[in-house]
Amino acid sequence: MGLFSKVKNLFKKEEKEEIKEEIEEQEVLEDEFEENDIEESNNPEETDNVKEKTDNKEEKNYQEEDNKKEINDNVKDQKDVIKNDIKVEKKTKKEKKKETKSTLQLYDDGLSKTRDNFVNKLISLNNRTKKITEEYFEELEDILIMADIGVNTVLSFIERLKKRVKSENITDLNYLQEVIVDELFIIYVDNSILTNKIKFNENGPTVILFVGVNGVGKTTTIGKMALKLMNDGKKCMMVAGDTFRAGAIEQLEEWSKKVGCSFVKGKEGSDPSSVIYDGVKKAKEENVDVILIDTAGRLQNKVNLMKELEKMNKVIGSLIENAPQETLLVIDATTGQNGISQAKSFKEITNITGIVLTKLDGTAKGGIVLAIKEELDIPVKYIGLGEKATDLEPFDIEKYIYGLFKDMM
Ligand SMILES: Nc1nc2c(ncn2[C@@H]2O[C@H](COP(=O)(O)OP(=O)(O)OP(=O)(O)O)[C@@H](O)[C@H]2O)c(=O)[nH]1
Ligand SMILES: [Mg+2]
Repeated sequence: MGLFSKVKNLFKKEEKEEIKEEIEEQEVLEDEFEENDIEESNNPEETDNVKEKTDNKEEKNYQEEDNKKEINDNVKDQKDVIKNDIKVEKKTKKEKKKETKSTLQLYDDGLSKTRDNFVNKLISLNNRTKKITEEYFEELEDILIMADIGVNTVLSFIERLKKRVKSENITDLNYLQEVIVDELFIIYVDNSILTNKIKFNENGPTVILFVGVNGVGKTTTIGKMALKLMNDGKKCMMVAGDTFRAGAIEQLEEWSKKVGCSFVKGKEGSDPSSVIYDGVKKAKEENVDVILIDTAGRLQNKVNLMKELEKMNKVIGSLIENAPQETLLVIDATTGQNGISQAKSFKEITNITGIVLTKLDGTAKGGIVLAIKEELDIPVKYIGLGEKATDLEPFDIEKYIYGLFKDMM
């Protein structure tokens, strides 16, 4: 079974289960309602009460009426309370469901721009096409290049697709659509370590160093990731290793307050490696699980940056063996191919263990994930899908495919 069909089945199944669950939940609530109704109307205490009261005050019919009314009112009140309880319960159940659904929703929303651009163009091309011709492949090539999949990647993809169309004698455009998705993601899945996991240190704090050029989202990602790790029960510390840009320290400090994470800083303009030294030392003393280190994002002078990163790595490694466990390169998806060349430069000067692809929500260039794979072969570990603290997700290729191609499924 192809990747497209696999993802389709996976999410169709999930959808079906959800609908089934909702129906079951509705039934349970209705049953609860009925049971409560029956219990209330059969309550012997209340019936006895009514009887006693009416026996004693036979002559005062009006009072009996009043009492009955009062009891009825009480029962009605109780019913209202129960109804309300059920409503609240129903609401929290729904809210909980919303929370669990939110990962998929994030992918769905975050990739909507790419979907509108790339996938809808693809659908429209296929709707217009009667016969698979050379023009069809040319137009497809343009659509893919516009989605920032990368020229080389697109060219080799088109070659493979042509071969497959010929060898399988494909004429059905719906089937071709599936083949396109399959072939595109074979690029990603083939011969690769499909890991989005952070490599944690089992013998002490894990150090994650964040690198990348100006404005890509390093500081924001540290904030988001700290929140995620802390929610997983990890004790985190942020270290303000960007001592270069004015306001950078304060920006990270803001995030530390926002997510409730401990924070270490030095003076603006001071040596980042010395701040990092202090931070890592403190983190060790305080038994911190994960140290997230911000760095300055200038790449104007490659030699300087390389020296600085070397120094940082040396300092970190002297305090914790095999650290940093991760050096995550942050790339802004909206910069498209530019991001790829930045990554190539960084790859030359330091050991990048993973990529965080930010601002996918703000771009139609979601295809960059494929270019990263083909041209850099570094795993995308996280993706940023918005500016909020909760808008960071571990990269999941199946959810990504779903987010992109759901309109075709
Ligand atoms: N829409 C969107 N905006 C993001 C995302 N990640 C970061 N941003 C925004 O991008 C801008 C720059 O983010 P920073 O975290 O300051 O980037 P940086 O790499 O630390 O920048 P420097 O410190 O200047 O090198 C901010 O306005 C963030 O809110 C994302 O996933 N989606
Ligand atoms: Mg920053």
